[in-house]
Amino acid sequence: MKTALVTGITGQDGSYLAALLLDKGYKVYGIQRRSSTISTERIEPLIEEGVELISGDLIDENSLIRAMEKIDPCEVYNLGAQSFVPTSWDQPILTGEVTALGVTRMLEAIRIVNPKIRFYQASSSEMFGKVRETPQNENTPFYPRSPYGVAKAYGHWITVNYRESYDIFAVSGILFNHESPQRGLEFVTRKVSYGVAKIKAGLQKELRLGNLEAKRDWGFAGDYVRAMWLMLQQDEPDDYVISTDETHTVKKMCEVAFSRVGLNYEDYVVQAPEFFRPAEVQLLIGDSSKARKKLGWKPEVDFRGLIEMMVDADVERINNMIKE
Ligand code: NAP
Ligand code: F7E
Repeated sequence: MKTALVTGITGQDGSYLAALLLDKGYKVYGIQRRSSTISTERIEPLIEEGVELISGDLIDENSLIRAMEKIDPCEVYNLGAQSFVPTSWDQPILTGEVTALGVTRMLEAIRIVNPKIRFYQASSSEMFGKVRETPQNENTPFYPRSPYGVAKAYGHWITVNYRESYDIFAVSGILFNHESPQRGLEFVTRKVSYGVAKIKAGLQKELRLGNLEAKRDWGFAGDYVRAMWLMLQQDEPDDYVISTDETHTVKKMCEVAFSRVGLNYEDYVVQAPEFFRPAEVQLLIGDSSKARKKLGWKPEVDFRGLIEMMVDADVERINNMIKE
């Protein structure tokens, strides 16, 4: 039985990846940071199915070494991060500690405990930022536009460096935005799907958003965790862009979401200055041809299917809340 260790297991991707690994017969461990409130909401059913949690933090090197010594994993997926872009301006140093140096701490733990462990780093299209070319592929230069994007660029390059310095099987997956009904409520797709469900139920009157013209290449998280796993099953470590290769504005996403419940977004969406960013990433669109060719990966859920799935899930959640 293969053993995997996942940081960020309590997050959106962690929940989808843990389910995939269980399905493939892995013994799955996750690192959970200490919190005074329950953070396992997304993975409760998976804990029932055998996922085990180990206490640790990306800021605490010893906890990472201890976790690896204890469970002796063959694959490590580093999904843990301060991942919300606006927070990275409010807490740039914390973001650097967790999202950037956390990667080095993971790689050091691997180097010390067992350099044969295969390592996946959750890199991001935010590294492309003010894009230097369109669409963006593995060779597109980075121009990050937030402390988060800068931290991810560091995480990418330290992964490449440990691969080249120590011959560690370390890969960087450059993933474009991916969403699901498990997405955090602060990210724009989920903010919209949840807002639509509340407005439809009469619990909310308007939806306050920022830049409606920004364009993103949005895919489904369930499809993207398959790509993470595939990257660690290759003969050689390499870096891959994962994307749908389509882009849509936030406005178009609102149109699709509201129309799913028979509403017109223009009647409810209000632009609010507090949701604009100090520096914006205006356009992202990936070129995932390398992953499609070499990994045999392709997304199964399209843009409309994704947004409708999220709206349907939130409508059901709100209706259940009302019934209780
Ligand atoms: P998410 O839902 O925000 O989950 C982040 C996870 O990191 C949570 O489990 C969180 O734990 C954990 N974490 C935060 N600080 C930590 C620390 N100091 N030590 C240990 N764990 C810590 O993010 P996601 O959407 O699943 O994304 C997964 C990864 O992919 C992240 O690295 C993100 O930056 C990257 N990424 C995401 C996307 C996307 O569109 N989703 C695209 C490209 C890259 P708590 O539950 O305790 O908060
Ligand atoms: O914003 C615009 C906002 O916060 C998307 C993270 O997973 O993907 C994510 O980062 C766009 C931006 O995601 C609101 O200005 C408008 O242009 O959903 P988001 P993100 O910043 O693209 C990347 C790949 C990651 O790696 C990150 O971890 O939507 N937008 N109005 C808004 N965004 C938010 N959050 N809220 C609004 O009201």
